[in-house]
Amino acid sequence: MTIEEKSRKTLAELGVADAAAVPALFAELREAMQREREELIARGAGSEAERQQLAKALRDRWLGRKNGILAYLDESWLKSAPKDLKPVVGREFNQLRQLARELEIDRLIRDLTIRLEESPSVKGGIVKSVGGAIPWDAKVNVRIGASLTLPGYRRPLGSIHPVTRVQREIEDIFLNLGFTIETGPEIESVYYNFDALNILENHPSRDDWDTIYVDAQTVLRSHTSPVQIRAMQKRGAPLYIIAPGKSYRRDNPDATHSPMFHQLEGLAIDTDITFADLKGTLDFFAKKFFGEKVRTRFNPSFFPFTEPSGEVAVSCPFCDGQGCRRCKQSGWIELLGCGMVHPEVLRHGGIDPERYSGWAFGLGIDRFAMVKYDINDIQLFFQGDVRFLEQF
Ligand code: FA5
Repeated sequence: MTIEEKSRKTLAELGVADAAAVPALFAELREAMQREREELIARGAGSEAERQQLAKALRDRWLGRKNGILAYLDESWLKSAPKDLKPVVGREFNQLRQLARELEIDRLIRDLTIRLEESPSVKGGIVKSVGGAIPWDAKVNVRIGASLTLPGYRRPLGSIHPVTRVQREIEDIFLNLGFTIETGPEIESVYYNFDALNILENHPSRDDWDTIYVDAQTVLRSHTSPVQIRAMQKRGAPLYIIAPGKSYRRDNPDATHSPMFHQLEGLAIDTDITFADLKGTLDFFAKKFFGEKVRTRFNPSFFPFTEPSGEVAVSCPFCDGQGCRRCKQSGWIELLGCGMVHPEVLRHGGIDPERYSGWAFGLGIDRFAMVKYDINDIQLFFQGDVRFLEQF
C-alpha cells in the first residue's frame, strides 16, 4: 500500500488498535518524507522554472491544504483516532508536522540547486551545482559554467521573537481597553528611577549590588516604573498607559533571571479610581491572555510607590489549578506586582492626589513568555540560537 493510500484509511482500517504500533507507522512516514526530500535535492533542477515547480510539487504532495498527505492524516488518523490512541497519535503527528516544515517552498528552494549546462569552455566537462565548487575563469572573471542570468538566493525569512510576540499580545489587550503605549529612556536618572517613586535613600534596591550605575546620578533603569512619572509630567491626568521595555539589574544569569530583561508597566489615573478597578482590569487581562477559565488571586505586598500594594497570581492555566509540573504543584503562577499609586508619586508627577487617584502594575514579559510557551530557562531568549527561535 502506498503512503497516500495509507493516509486515506483510518487506523482501524489499517489494523492498528494498540498505542505501541503507532510510532512505527509514523516512523515510516518520516522516512518517506525525508527520502523524497533528499532525492529531490540530490537530483537538482534544470532551470529556475523547474526548481520552483519541483519545490511546489513536493510541498503540495505533503502539505497541500486539501489533498496533502498531512491533511488526510489529520482527518483519518488524528481526528478519527479512538480516545486511548489520541495522545500518542497527536504527539507523533506533531513531530511529523515539525519535520514537514523542511518542505516549505522557501526551504526547498534554498536547498534545491540548479544543474548547470556543461560549459563549452571546459574540456572534459565540469557540471556543478550553483552551491558547489565551480572553477573560476580568471580571464573573464566569472565562474565557468555559471549562468549570470540566474536570480539571487532568497534568504529564509526569520520569525518574531517569542518575547516580542508576547509583548505585542499584551499590548493588544490594553490597546483594546483604550490604553496608549508610552516609552522612556533605558539610561535613566536616579531621580526618576528611585526618588520620584518614593524609593528612599536607604532602600536596598538602590544599592550598587542591585542596580547598574552609569555614574552617581545615572542608572540603567531597574524597572519600567520611572515611565509612570515621565508620562504624568508629560500628559497629566486622566492617564491610561502601558510602558513596555528593557530593564537592567545586577542579577546573576540563571534559569529565571537575566541582567537585562523586559518589563511592562501599566498605569491608570483618573478621578474615582479604586482598587476594584485594578482588580477588574487585571482579572480581565489574565483571562484574555491565559484563557477565560483562569482565576486571579491578590495577596498583600509592599512597593514604596504603591499603597496598598499587591502580588497577583493566576490559577495554573495548564492544570486548572489542580497542581502540575508547570505550577510546581501549587495550582498558582505568580504574575506581577501592583497597587494604588502612592499620593507622593502622584505629586512628583505633578498630579493632585486630592483630585485624582490611580493604580499601577509591573510585570516581567520574559517570565510571561516562559509560562506561555513552557520554557524553563530564560537564557534561551537571549542566546540567539536559531534552532530555538525558529520554533516560534
Ligand atoms: C517591580 O519592578 C515593580 N516596579 C513592579 C510594580 C510596578 C509594582 C507598578 C507595583 C506597581 P519586581 O521587582 O517584582 O517589581 O519586578 C517585576 C517583574 O519583573 C517580576 O515579577 C519578574 O517577572 C520580572 N523580573 C525582575 N527581575 C528579573 C530578572 N532579573 N530577570 C527576569 N525577570 C525579572
